[in-house]
Amino acid sequence: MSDVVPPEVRPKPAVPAKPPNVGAPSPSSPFPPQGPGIGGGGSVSGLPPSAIPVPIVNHGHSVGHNIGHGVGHVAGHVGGHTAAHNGGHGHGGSHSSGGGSTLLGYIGIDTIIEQMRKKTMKTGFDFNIMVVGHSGLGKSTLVNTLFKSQVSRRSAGWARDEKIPKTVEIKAVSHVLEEGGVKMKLTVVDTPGFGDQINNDNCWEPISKYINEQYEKFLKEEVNITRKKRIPDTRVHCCLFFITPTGRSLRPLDLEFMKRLSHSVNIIPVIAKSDSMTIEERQEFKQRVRKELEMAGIEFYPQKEFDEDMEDKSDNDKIREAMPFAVVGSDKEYPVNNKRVLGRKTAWGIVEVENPNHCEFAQLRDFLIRSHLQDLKEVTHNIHYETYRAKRLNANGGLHPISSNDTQESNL
Ligand SMILES: Nc1nc2c(ncn2[C@@H]2O[C@H](COP(=O)(O)OP(=O)(O)O)[C@@H](O)[C@H]2O)c(=O)[nH]1
Ligand SMILES: [Mg+2]
Repeated sequence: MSDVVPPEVRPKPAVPAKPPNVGAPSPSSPFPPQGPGIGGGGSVSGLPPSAIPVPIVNHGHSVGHNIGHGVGHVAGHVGGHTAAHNGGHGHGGSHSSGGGSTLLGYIGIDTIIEQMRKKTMKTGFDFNIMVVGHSGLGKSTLVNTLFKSQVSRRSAGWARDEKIPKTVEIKAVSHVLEEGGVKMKLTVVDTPGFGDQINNDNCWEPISKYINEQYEKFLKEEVNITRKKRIPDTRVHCCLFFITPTGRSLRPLDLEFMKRLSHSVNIIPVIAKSDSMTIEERQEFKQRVRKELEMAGIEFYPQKEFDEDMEDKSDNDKIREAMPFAVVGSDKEYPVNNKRVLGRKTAWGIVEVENPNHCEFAQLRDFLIRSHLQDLKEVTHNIHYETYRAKRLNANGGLHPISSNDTQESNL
């Protein structure tokens, strides 16, 4: 395989996209072959498939529905506004009357997309991923892989070649990525391996505490009288759970962990170090994991109950059937056919991390960023955070000031 990803594969996300939810381009967007990144840059030519031509609204841009739509959601979300709120400035109406449009009855509602896009470009948005699992499964390596891979290859300033030390505390690494004028602050929260102790009772507590602390921070900002216009969002939007590639049953501790956390965060199970399995072993193991999770009643993301319609369901069914993604991580580059690719060099060849024929890292990345980013944020906000918030406010007897120790004690 010569390319990192063959050019004919590149324009489409490796998983079915969900355009309405995404700050990412539609599958048909003309991506530059080397830079899908966080989505957005290449989609400028996807014009709205509107029956009525848009008279004046473009201000020099011609932005497709998909990107505009997705980004618009983000704007509403990040700023704590609803779409209706954003549209409430009245620009839409005034656009329609100007410009000498001959189209009677055009109000300009569709300009809301452009308005939202502009807002998001100004404010940017946060996206936070957490990695969790036993020690030595390649979590810290995968964090580096994400940052070094094509998500951020075009943004400068990432050079970390030193050997990854053992992770001893929960640590967030952030990197601001920009594409097509849209800024995303991608934060990956690295955690120490859990289950390393002789007594592993409650070993999920530090992680659960971290997740709740971020909800608490957000809640505090929300109930503040002098509320910030844009609350910084440190809430964990998804938690990648690393499964040991044993080919055998999941450990009880893993199941227990996922079960507990699946109520407060979007869990995405992944098979770690999948270069250690043959193709058949990998398929069998994936199936086995899915079955065991189902038997244990563990709902991972995308949760069936939150599919909004049939289209959502059929897209997500495909993804659920492809999960858990079998990943390989590396932060080293090697030349393959005159290109430098992220890979693991072995005695029998190079495992190319971003090559979909070698492992499912690219699929996972596309799923997280190009197709489900906005949905992950929405489920976090509308379901997980809302649950926390409701419990928290009930427990507190209403909107009382919240003391800083409460997060640990309330154990939500
Ligand atoms: N074979 C293989 N080894 C890996 C992979 N990812 C990381 N490693 C190696 O596993 C070791 C532990 O990696 P690290 O990222 O520190 O694991 P963590 O404890 O989960 O953070 C290092 O020697 C890595 O080079 C992988 O996908 N496949
Ligand atoms: Mg680590």
